[in-house]
Amino acid sequence: MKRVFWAVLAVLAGLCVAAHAALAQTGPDPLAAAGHYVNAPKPWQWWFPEAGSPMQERIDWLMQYVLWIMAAVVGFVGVLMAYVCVRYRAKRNPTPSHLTHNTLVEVIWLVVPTILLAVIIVPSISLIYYEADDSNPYMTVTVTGHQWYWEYNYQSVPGLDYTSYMIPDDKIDPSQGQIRRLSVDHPLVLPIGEKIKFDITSGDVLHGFYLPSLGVQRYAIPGTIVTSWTFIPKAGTYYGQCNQICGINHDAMPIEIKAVPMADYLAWTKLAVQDYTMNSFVPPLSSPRAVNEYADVSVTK
Ligand SMILES: [Cu+2]
Repeated sequence: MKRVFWAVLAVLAGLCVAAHAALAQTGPDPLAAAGHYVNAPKPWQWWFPEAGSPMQERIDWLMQYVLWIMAAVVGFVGVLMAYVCVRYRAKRNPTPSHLTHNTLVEVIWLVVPTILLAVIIVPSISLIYYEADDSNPYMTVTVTGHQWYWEYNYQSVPGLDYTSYMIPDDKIDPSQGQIRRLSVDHPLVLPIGEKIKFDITSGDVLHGFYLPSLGVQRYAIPGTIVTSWTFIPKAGTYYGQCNQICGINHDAMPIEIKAVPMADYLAWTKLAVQDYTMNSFVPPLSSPRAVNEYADVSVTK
């Protein structure tokens, strides 16, 4: 039995080393090398992504705060259990106590958890209110989930409504800083240093608008609008994904955000209004599936 255990452990360790070596061969990111800030998942990443917004900073803080309280509780109960198992085992303690009540102990085990819940609930509720406060945004973008792409409608820029498709694996160009399964043809472009509201909805099934480094995670629900907001202080590229199982290409609808200074954003809106198609939707060349294939999936079948 012991031998089997060590063999399994050795195999698992070997697999870990091999996988690490394979993942480490992704090479340096050209955009990051050029001084452009890229907030993307890294191979073997353990912790949350680097916080890209004040909301994610607060979520990160609350997570660690609760984690340490939880670790203390688990540690204390674990030690107590071990002590009781050893000290009061049948061999050492042949005649068990018949004690059923102890007022002091009962008061302690009622009061201490109540205090713990209180110190957790205060920052939790305050964070919920902070996240819900989408008042007075600089601009609002309507985000619509579709099978399987995103649509961005800039409410303050008339006519600016475009679709965002994942770049398929065979068209990914790492020399341009594109990341497989994350880069898109038309990213969501947002100005830095401004409060941006999202009106999130769906054109077909449930999707999830999930931006881990910005602390945004909301369902995209057909027929209703769920709101969220962000504030990005630092220019760069941020990534997210649809995280609601929404059909066969659920994995092919990432979110790419280019956060740029205000002047660049304003210049971009002028170009985008001219270049991006509105309503007369033509799937871009980099669509993960051929046009007809989409038609087959949604209409004929
Ligand atoms: Cu989806």
